[in-house]
Amino acid sequence: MLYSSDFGDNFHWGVSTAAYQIEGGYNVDGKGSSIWDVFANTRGKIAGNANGNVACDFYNRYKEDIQLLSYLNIPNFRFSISWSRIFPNGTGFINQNGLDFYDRLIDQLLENGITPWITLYHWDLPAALEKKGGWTNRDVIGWFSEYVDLCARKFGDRVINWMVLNEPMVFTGAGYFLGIHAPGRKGLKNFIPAIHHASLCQAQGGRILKSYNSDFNVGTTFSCSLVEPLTNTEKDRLAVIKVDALLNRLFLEPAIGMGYPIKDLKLLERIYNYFKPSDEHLLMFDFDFIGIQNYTREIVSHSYFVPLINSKIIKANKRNVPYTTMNWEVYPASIYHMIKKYDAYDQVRKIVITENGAAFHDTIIDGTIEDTKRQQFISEYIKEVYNAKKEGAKVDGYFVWTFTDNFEWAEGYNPRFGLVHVDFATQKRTIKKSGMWYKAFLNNLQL
Ligand code: IFM
Repeated sequence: MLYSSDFGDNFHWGVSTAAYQIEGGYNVDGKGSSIWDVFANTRGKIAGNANGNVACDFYNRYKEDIQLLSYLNIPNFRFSISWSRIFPNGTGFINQNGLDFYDRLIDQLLENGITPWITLYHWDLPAALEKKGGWTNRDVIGWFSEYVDLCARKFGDRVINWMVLNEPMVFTGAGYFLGIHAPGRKGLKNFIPAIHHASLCQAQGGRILKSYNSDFNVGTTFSCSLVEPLTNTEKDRLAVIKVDALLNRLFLEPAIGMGYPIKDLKLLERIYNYFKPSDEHLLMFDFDFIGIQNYTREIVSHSYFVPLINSKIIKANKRNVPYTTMNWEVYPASIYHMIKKYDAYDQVRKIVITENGAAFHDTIIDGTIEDTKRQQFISEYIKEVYNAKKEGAKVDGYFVWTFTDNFEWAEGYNPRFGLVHVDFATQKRTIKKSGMWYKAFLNNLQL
């Protein structure tokens, strides 16, 4: 039997969202385009040719959605700011309407007793900056600094909890190496500088926030997965080391003064081409917390056919294991191992699970959604968070991904991760069984 109170009074329970996935209002009130506006409105890029032009229409419906949060007893709400809503050109001119929207949102949350947690960058770079090279251009550090500084000044009187980047490995890897996310660029020549500049911005963003208010609770978030070998051969074990360095260590280790994991991932040697004197130092920042976002584990094997890394991930549907609509294995122990892994770094002060959740096919029957699989998924993962905490791991928060069903990037609207169902034709919200279950759990009823 497990109760939310077993985690202690200071444990942060919440839900997570991101601007492009929920807001809509893509071209209203002076907002500029982001790389996701451009990418998702290019035919053939997104499943079903979907886009986030309207998404959950949160831009217009935030008040009703906050009422829902309040009804569900959710005390913490993580959302991101759309950079191009407040800087339509990425830099320079400030769009007051954009600032006003986030002011209204923050005030509405606070009036309802809900604590805001802001992510500064959840993948929607202003399109105007991408035209100048985006994350591959070192000038991004200056553009990002201007943006972070404005957010700290405008919202820092009411917001304490900040996350600088969301999953830098995903937005650089999928956006600048594989080309399957915005801006759709490919190859090492884009990926390597994007990694280095994102790492520098991660630390710089932290410094700017703290210089504004040393009491801010400043973090950054990483996607992470337990990586295990397909067989117990030396080659597969070597594949694990490389994939783990890429997926789980690439953005943490430079921040805590260990440098990039080049010894285990030789392709990163090229990053020195983009180094300037004192970068080693500029990469470092002492975050108050590390946000970890775990959904699954990866099984890897050696492969001669995959260049650069000689390793391949074996998809869940090829392994006879339970999996979600994303084809991600359901493996609750993964979150336990990830907490223990990050906890083992002395430099990591605190860990918050800033995302965890599952996409399953939902059916509405007589106006209700019995999403038992999602409920079980979340409760099993929470039990593993508890196991790690009980053993002394410094984890002090858990946020479900996500509040309402929303735009799931390249997969469009097919995967539904929400505790609340959205009918995208009518924008009607229906709380799923998992949402009611989370409400009860947060009310301290047993898991
Ligand atoms: O929807 C995403 C989110 O934007 C980042 N983390 C993973 C989620 C599910 O894929």
